[in-house]
Amino acid sequence: MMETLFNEKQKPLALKILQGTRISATEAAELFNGFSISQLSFLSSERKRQISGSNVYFNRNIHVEPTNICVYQCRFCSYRASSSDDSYIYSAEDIIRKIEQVENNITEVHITGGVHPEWGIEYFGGLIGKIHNRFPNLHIKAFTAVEIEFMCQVDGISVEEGLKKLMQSGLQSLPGGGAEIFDEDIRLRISPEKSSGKIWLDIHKTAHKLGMNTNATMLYGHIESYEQRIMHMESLRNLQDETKGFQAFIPLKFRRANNPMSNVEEISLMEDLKNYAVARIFLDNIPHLKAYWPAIGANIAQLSLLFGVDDLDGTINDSTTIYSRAGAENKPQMTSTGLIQLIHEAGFEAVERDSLYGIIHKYKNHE
Ligand code: V47
Ligand code: SF4
Repeated sequence: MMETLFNEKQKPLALKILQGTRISATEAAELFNGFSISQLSFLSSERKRQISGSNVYFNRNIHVEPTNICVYQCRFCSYRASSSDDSYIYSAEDIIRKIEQVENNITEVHITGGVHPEWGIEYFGGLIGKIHNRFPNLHIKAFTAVEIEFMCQVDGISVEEGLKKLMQSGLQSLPGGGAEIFDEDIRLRISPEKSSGKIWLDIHKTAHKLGMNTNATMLYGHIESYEQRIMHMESLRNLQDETKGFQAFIPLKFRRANNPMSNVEEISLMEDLKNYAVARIFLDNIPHLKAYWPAIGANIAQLSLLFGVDDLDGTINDSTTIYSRAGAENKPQMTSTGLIQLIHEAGFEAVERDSLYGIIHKYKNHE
């Protein structure tokens, strides 16, 4: 395969990847700029196989967004309320009712939303506590680093103290949102008020230190360059070397509908696939690469499995509006049977996992 698929200049890097050796930022740029899509599919699939064999994971969860009121005005955001007319707030009781409707079909509750000006750790600790008491067997993954930072400021406490309080209430892991792009210049242009990438990384580092697992995202395909994506991933790789607390990396493709960045063209499917592949190869220490299918559609998510993705989020009801407003095609709803079929069609074993990647059930391809 090596002989025919790669030219002489490409062979040393291809070999390095096949041997499972870490690649540099310069080599990642070579992959983006000088390797074809079929070459990247081959290399990233091989890396995926070394890490997770023929497994492709999924979990059964519900995404809950308590409010779309937000103190920030990220330019890519189609979700935040632009006026009080289109704002909403779900009370703890509303949220509990939503979860009750699906409680027997899920193992995880994922909670993120707008950054509300008045809700601090006390408020969210109370919310998490009520959910945890009512559904003690469901894993609660909640709040981006951006939300955590703000709620700690509201109550005037440190991030470490805030995280400890949320954990005491029942918080078990953090999702990866709010990372956007760490490059300061691009970050200022797309989400001017959000705090720096360094603060995002520090909050995840603190969570890892306290024993929580977290995810990491990257918002890509807008005005950033390949180099800026690689720098973003390098910051994550460096922190992961130190803490080992990241479970999954989730590249989030910029969607342009109904937001102030609608003039920016969305990138092509081939570019998405390339991005998954380079992420799988470069992030050698983050175990899972997740495709968030409500954002890209089930078809592209299926194709991403041939470019290093080993995890599909999730079986979700239709309560998430972050992407449906931003132009995603799919109504975000899929049964686990649909997901299993999608994974089997792509040639992998479908593995239902819990929130810490423990195996709940493995669906062999013939089941
Ligand atoms: O931080 C907002 C992104 C994120 C747009 O950890 C957009 O398991 C593209 O982080 N186009 C929130 N992206 C969602 C998120 C997430 C999703 C699924 C799983 C996990 C996990 C985390 O959504 C935001 C932002 O980067 N986002 N608007 C948009 N127009
Ligand atoms: Fe607020 Fe999040 Fe939208 Fe930014 S992306 S405006 S923080 S809801």
